[in-house]
Amino acid sequence: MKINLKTRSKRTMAQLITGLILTGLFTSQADAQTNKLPHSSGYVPNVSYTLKTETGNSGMEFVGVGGNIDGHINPILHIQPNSLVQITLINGDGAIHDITVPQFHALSGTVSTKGASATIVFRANKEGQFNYYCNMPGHRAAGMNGKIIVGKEIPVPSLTGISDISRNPADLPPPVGHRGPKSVQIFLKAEELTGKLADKTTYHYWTFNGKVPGPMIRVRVGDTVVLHLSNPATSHMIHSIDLHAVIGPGGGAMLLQTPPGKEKTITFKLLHPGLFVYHCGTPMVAEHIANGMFGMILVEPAGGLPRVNEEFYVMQSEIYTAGPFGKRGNQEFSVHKLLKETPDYFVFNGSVGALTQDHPLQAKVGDTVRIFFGDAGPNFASSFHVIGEQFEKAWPWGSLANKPIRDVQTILVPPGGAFMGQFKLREPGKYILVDHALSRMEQGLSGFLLVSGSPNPALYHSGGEK
Ligand SMILES: [Cu+2]
Repeated sequence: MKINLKTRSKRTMAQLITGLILTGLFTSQADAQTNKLPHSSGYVPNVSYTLKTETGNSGMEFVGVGGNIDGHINPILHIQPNSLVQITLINGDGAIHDITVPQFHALSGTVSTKGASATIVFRANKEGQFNYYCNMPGHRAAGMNGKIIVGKEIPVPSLTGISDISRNPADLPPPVGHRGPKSVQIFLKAEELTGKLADKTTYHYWTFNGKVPGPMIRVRVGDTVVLHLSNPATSHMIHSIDLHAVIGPGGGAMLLQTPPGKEKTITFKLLHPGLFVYHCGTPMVAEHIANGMFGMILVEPAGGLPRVNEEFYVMQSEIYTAGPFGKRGNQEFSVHKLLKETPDYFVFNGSVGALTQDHPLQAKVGDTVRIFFGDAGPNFASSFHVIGEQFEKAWPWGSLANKPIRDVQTILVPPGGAFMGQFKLREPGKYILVDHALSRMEQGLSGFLLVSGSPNPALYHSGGEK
């Protein structure tokens, strides 16, 4: 019996399936023996996928169409063992392509004009991980390569339920004020977790306390700090801390190498005021920093810092991913790119959009705002600049024992260095935080300072003099 799919709508699905069972065309998953398929249209795939070809800046790729693979580049196809699988290939770019899964002897015809399609069907009669790819010379290397997993489920990364690892720049401790030196207990926890790197992109971060940067530690000169570092048993790595404010070998890292499931404590006294970077000091240190393990410790001078209306905590870093900037899905770390110093991402507070979409800085006209800025690197200096402002007072290198320098446009901050600067807001609007090496803006590096209040036309207006 031949079943004409065009007439399917006139039958109920139950009738159709009954018919298939009766004619023996329908092979249950349990008794599938062979990879042979009926050549008529009388098959019912257990699972079907559609992939569209795409040629872009980052090469060539398959993009999922519909269902839970919609929009994913080279989506992983999860298939139950013995399923009858149909994959439809749609030509989306007008170049010549095909699709093959050689382990299942599946090879489509070629599609060479935009909108043309071809289909492969195969029975996934062995478990494991296999590849689908385009067979045209060079296309697989250019990126047309994806994975099929038959059997054991491997979760597909999805942004729902994925942590926002970026720290709100307004999240920092209050000023120390006028108190004398004392003993302060600080608790930090190493946390390895998958977080949002950019829209539709995730990354496996290593953090202090689940956010990037880690908590700002705010103390005063002469304080004694008792620092506890815990590393959960679920971690995969040893972690530690090197604080640039500490005097002693490794800045604390010699004594704080903490394996998974352990906690270690050190005590140190702070002799010098300043704004200092801290970071994980476990080999490969550059990798631990790039993955998010850094923060700052502010050692206020005696008497404390002068009061301002708003304070913000911002840190710049680079992220080295296997895939290029903007590639969707989970991005893995690339040690090759780290060693070549070719990051694909530059970010403020850990992720693309952290300080634009997620947590922009907010203040109002009349406020004096202070920015604590640190460059975690691991490799690139920052030419930190706020478009449309000048730092009326600036403390280069975070050196707070000195008088500030005045009216600075752009401040150079080395990796492992910091800067404190402030200005009074006099005109409402959107001010953009950048590294004035502006190519990095295209790789994720920008933040907004949103200023509310009344315009000040005597200071700034459209048109000629009034
Ligand atoms: Cu670490």
